[in-house]
Amino acid sequence: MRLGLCKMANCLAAVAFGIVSAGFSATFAQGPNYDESKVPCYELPELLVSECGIEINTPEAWKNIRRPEILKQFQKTMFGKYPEADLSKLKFEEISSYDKFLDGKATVKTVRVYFNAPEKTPKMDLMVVVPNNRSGAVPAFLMPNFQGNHTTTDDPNIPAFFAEGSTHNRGKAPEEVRGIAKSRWAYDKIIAAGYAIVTVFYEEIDPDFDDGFQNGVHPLFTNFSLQNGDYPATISAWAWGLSRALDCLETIPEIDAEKVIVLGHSRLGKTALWCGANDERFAAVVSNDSGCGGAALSRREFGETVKKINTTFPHWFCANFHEYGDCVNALPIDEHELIALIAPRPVYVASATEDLWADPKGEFLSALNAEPVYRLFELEGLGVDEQPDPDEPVGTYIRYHLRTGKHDVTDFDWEQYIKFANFVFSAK
Ligand code: GTR
Repeated sequence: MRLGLCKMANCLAAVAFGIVSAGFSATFAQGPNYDESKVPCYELPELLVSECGIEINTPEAWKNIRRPEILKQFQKTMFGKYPEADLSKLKFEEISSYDKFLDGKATVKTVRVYFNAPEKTPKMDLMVVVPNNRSGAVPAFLMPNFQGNHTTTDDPNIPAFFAEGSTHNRGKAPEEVRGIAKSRWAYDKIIAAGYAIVTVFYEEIDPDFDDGFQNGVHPLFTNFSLQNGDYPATISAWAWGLSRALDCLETIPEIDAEKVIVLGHSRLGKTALWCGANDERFAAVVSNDSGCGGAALSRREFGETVKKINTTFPHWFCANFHEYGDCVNALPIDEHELIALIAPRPVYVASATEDLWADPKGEFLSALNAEPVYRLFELEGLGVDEQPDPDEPVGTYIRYHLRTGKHDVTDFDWEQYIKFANFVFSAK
């Protein structure tokens, strides 16, 4: 068990005052803590000891004993059950194709996924961008977007269907917001590297506000009941939707569906991790600035806390997680275990220097503390023990970088993810 990296003085003081307990986090209830010396003492839950005390020291024991235990704990405690629904109701329909994207370097197909056919809703439109210069099926990134597919590019040929439904752009006409998020979508670089990229407006899967889980895909879940504190909450719903996107990609001949990397930024980084943890068809996972409830260790309470996130976004996690706002040390899991659930598949955790709300160091420490599981598989992790300097990416099967700048997805980030993809698909 790795002791938390809190300052020893804090630790001793806390012990002396008897506050290393479930109630410790209340000390920081006033405002976010951005002072490393005030990070509370913590001990991370054991990664490689089973609930009945068995030492986990082989890949088989991880896969058969410990991994299922941890996955179940995340379902019970944090994200809620992974959704179940009648998948025979899924239907896919190509509704447009445009082969002159990026000056003719790529084709964009819009493929509509009906979740409950023959009903027309709920549904989502996948924007599938495929390089025209390819000799067969290509690997792909799957990255959901925040504001509508047409906000990822200025090209007027990309259909603008859903801007009006966006939490971020409510009330704005679709054409007003075309291209506003384009800096996050390095289409040229991705296509030039030979990858496809698929995106979907996340609120088509489930709208991002608390409505008691009435809308989006929630009504389709056969294992949903508000009576249980472990109902599939909204991040679980988004993650499930990305798995349905992969179901659809499996039917698209231009895409090699065994080579899809799920990638997400911020709340969608939390979603990508949870999706990859549950759906082992994804070849690798990238968490970009996912922060609290994503890659950052909950026990550090640096920046956004469990209490704060559950107050601001009560629909993201299940009710059981809300119980831990004042006692994060009592959580049976922490986020290094979410990273470990991806093993042995490669995982990338990225942070940004000015994104203190997401606790860059806590994101690094999660990646570091997931390494014992990769070691079981004889796979190299980060290759460092300390958080690297800005803009110095590290790692092999577990990768990390701290980009200079804000909470965002930039060309620098994409350059690293493309190198990561090159590694993922050449290492196989
Ligand atoms: C913030 C939230 C973060 C992060 C971010 C985002 O307001 O506190 O956890 O998810 O939103 O998704 O942009």
